[in-house]
Amino acid sequence: MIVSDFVLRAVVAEGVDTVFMVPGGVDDPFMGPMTWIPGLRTVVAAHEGGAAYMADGYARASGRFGVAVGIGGPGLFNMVTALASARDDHIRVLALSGEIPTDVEGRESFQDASGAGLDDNDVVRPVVGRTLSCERPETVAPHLHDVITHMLVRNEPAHLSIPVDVQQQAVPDTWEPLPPTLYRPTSVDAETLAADVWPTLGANDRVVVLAGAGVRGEDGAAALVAFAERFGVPVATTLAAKGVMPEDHPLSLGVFGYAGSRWATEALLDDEVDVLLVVGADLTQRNTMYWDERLRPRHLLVHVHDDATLIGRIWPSVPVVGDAAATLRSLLAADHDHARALEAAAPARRARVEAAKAAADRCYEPEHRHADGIPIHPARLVADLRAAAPRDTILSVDSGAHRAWAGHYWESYGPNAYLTGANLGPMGAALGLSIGAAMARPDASHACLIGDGCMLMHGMELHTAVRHEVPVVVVVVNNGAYGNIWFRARDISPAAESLTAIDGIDWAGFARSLGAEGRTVDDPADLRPVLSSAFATADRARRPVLVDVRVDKAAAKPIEPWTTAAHAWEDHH
Ligand SMILES: Cc1ncc(C[n+]2csc(CCOP(=O)(O)OP(=O)(O)O)c2C)c(N)n1
Repeated sequence: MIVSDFVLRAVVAEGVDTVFMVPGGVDDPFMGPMTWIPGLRTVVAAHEGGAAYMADGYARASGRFGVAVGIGGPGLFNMVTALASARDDHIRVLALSGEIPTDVEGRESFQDASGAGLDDNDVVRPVVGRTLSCERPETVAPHLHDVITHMLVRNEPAHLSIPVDVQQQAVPDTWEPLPPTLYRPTSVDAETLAADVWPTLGANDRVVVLAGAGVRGEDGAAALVAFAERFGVPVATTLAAKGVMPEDHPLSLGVFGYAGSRWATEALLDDEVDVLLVVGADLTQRNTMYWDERLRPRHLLVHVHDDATLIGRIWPSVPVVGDAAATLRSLLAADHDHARALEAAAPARRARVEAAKAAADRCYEPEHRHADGIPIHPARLVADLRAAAPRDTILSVDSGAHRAWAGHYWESYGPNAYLTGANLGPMGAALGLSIGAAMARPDASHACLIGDGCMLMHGMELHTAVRHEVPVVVVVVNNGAYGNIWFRARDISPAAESLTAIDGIDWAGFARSLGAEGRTVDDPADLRPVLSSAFATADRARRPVLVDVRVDKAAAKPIEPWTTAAHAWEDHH
């Protein structure tokens, strides 16, 4: 078996059925195996950055890992932003790149990105957890094992470079799939739970959970819901974990942090919270409202995370190092006096959540869901999209003002149903995320909410979606501007404002030119019927449908508490 065949069979053996790539000379030996390995599908993207976002979306939606293949040098360099975003969000992406033949390294050769040239490994080192080059076929199996293990154990991207001559050489190896217990430990820090967590949990009434994307997959989500239900504990999530607690569940508070819900903001910043259980979440700037001190509970902050280095960085907390789902299952199964005491207070907690929900809407300005002005209010767009989309829709969201509208007004009802580059916020990620997610979850519906500026970056992947029959509904939140920047530019000068103008694009015409369906909506009354028929058409015709929605760039974003927190931070620093 040749090396390229061996590498691709290894990723298939690890449960991956799709790889994303852009071809090139130093990757030619991958092309044969990409077409003949049973159970492997190859998606050719327009841009390696798009391929890497697809691998990211595939990883998020499948719970496995994503694979992006490109040439060394320019192809791999195009992946850097996507890999950085994956690293910031703890997503498992394996980047594979070819390299020039070893006998021409270091001779000012064309596209030399070996160690003697531009050096791929050095370029990607800060954005992946591990990067290696294979100089000989004998090193391929151990190096592949090394990068895959790093990626799976540490939940971060990894990279392997293989020179084209090495790709064609024979290797005897067969790949032994890694045991899942290696990277998904089932052990729980029972001692810390018993000694440092349960006594306070059992003795206090006001307990709240902040769940993050570390609560992975159906298993993690089921454990979270069951834990919340047994003990009547309300659950907020980070934006990255939106929906891991279904947002229409009576105990769901919605998202806490940037563009978060009223219920989550009020419940978590309440100074009477006794215990805050942070489960599988990062205490980032956006997830904590600028590290708002009011988030710190009166008695106990517990931080459950599988990466011990991320615990205690901002505030002292009881560290529970381990898998979020396993820890939740252990808490759920507890059968002792402390657990019974926590359970006894469940009705009081439930009543408090019910009262808060009855007193005010989840959103700060719920009436905007029904705004009927022209241009369309973005809140109306998101509300109508939610109403038109099937319940199981996986929504990918890009970066810009539309991220705030989606975070606030959309509702997610399951794990991995809301995909976004949460912490790096790179423009142009969402369409790739959607295509990757659609490959991983053909059973679900897929939608992509994307600004017109973001379309300018990676909108060409619509052609990838057409060629690979991806039934995604792409909603362009078209305000003719880099809207998020416009808000600040208008306060600078009219000239600065003009730097943010990108109007005049017919996105529906663009879609049609690529073989997708394209529709334009100006009138809010048309939103529901057009969006409903877009989902039906995408599903029936197995192709993407783009809906260009003309929205009001001046609508104020639903981030009032965030803005207040930002000002408070500035005042105190
Ligand atoms: C790769 C990258 N470049 C620049 C930015 C800075 N940025 C954040 S939002 C934004 C404007 C986005 O415009 P658009 O996609 O039209 O969305 P809108 O804000 O109008 O909803 C820019 C330029 C970024 N986040 N990522």
